[in-house]
Amino acid sequence: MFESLPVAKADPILSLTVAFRQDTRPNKVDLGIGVYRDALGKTPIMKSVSAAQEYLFAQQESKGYVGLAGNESFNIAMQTLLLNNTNAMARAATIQTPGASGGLRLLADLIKQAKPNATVWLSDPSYVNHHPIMEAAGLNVAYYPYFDAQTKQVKEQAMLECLAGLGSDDVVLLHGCCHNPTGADLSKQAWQQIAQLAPKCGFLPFIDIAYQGFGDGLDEDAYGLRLLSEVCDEMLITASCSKNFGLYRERTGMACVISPSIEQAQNAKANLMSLSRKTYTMPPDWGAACVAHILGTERLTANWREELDVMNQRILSLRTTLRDALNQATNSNRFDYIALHKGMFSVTGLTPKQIDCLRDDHAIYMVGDGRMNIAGLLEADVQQVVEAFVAVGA
Ligand code: PLP
Ligand code: TYF
Repeated sequence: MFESLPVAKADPILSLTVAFRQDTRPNKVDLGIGVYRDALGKTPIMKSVSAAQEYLFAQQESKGYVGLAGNESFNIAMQTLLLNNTNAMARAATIQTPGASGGLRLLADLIKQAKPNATVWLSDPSYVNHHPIMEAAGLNVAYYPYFDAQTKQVKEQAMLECLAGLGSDDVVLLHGCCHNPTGADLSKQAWQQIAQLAPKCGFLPFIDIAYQGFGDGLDEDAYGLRLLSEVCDEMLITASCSKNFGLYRERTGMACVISPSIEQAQNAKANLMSLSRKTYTMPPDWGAACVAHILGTERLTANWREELDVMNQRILSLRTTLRDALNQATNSNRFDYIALHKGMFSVTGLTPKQIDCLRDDHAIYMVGDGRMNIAGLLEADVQQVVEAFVAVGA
């Protein structure tokens, strides 16, 4: 039966992780997959998460099923973290999902059900899984201009001109903050313009926010989505707890629908529950239970915010150290962009050939599109990375 299957396409990032693990060179440096590492090179369990786990170990009395929507305390807490006190809270409904990946797929399925001919517009470039997930849901996919390879910033004018030509059959997928892969985020002015265009043109904003708290702060990073939620009748959001709670493998995320009325939002949620039932039935509990406990306990919320802050400071400091070292080594200012980008990643503009050379000759692993995970860098590796960049002519 299966002999006719095509050869499966490997995930370019996950396969890089496998290759890195197999590399026996002692000086190897992993700047590939988007995980945060501390000064010791570990991806730690956050202390607030450990405290929540201990609480759950002591308190949880059953492993009985939770339900199709997952943990409702988690759903409300996450919705509040995203929307805070915006009026959209009163017309929003949320379901727990297996990571933002699960949220992306469920929301894509929901779009397909409601509007089978819809086109989802992605930033050029976007997260590696956006296109495959939208396509697997049967949706048309198109790209809006986004990254300017010269300036390493967002081509806001070209992007806005493209969005101005869209209409009610279009869905615009926007990264809430800390753009993956480029690190280049929209300015507040650009968000304000999108907030004018969306209701006027009728396209549906679909926000993917996987790094809330890794840019300018938890509230600042939600600026764009909160602004849009105030002016748009309808909007979709998926959020991830992989990075900001360090819960990667626990598959913790959510999908939220904002509608003109709470009744419509609840109906959209019921449809999401029916879609999840047909796909995996229920999301895994543990990560969401931890997040619900942290966000429901003032002291733990404060601890978690402090830990997030420490992670952020570390990434910011690595960004300035790397910028200064590269600028100095090349006697230029062409690496200034590294400190201007937000979140874990920067797209460097290195060619596939240079990326191959970094891996083969210098044991430095980066994604083929030139993306560097700065959150994976160790201070001790900065010099090696700088020398290798110079050697490949970066
Ligand atoms: N969306 C973006 C933009 C991402 O970078 C990621 C990365 O992991 C995801 C979604 C998926 O996150 P999760 O681990 O929650 O499925
Ligand atoms: O972009 C990244 O590195 C993260 C992790 O199939 C990731 O978003 C990478 C590939 C993938 C799933 C998650």
